[in-house]
Amino acid sequence: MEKLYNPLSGKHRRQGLTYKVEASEIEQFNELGYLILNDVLTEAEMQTLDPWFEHFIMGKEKEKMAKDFCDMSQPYGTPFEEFRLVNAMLPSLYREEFANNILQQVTQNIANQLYQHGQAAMDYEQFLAKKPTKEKAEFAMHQDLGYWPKTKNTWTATFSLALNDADVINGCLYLIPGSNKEPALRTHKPKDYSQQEEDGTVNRDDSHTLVIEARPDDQLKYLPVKRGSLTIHDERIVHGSGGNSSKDWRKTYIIAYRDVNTIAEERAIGFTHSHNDTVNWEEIIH
Ligand SMILES: O=C(O)CCC(=O)C(=O)O
Repeated sequence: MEKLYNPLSGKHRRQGLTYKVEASEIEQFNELGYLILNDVLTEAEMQTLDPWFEHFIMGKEKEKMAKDFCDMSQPYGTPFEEFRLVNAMLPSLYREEFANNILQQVTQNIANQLYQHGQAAMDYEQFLAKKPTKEKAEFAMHQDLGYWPKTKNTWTATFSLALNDADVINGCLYLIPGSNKEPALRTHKPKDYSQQEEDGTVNRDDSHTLVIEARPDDQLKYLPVKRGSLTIHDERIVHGSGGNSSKDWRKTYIIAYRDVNTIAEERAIGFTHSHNDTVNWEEIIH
């Protein structure tokens, strides 16, 4: 299967809002749980997203956003000057003018091609950034499903657009190809173990981050991508990202698609992917 990954230029594959995904790529996504698509947005399109990235990552909406503007590597309440892994959840919710942007439109088209058994819709989005020279700006290893409530259908395609070139030095995404096929979800624990209650339950009031322990035979694959290209991963693949030891930021815009019925199920229990959601995790977690 690994040979299916084909880092071709994508320039000829965009037509209007359509980006042609090859059958072999759909098969790779289904089997190995991830995909890289190159040159998804043009430079001119990227420049329409850049000012929004700056706006949100510099905390311009932070009063309204509360816990949706946070550091994914440290507890809530950490002052911005000390942030390492800056996370701005649900930007279109806080600024409606950002909704229906070019990445949302093109990734909807790609999600429709990847998901052939139902209707895919955008579930949530986030800007994620690693400040320069922050070696601890790590996104702890996890499976996305470990963070989310139980739903009947778990299908997910999470797109991560590189707003600048991402590589191993500035902390690009890594994953374990094929780990999406493991029979059971791995155990997720709070990153800061002080947040685990005595009975083992997870307290998400102080920080959002969960982590799984690496296994000795885990084979990490790093996914460097150029500005304008993106990675896609599913809800079960084991993944994370390392710290940033470069002098530049690592800048990402993430959009996740799920089945429309799954999204309705989530919303019915008050789960919107906002860190400000008040849901009873004990009742709904996997
Ligand atoms: O891009 C990263 O650094 C990690 C993102 C991630 O874990 C996710 O989108 O699920």
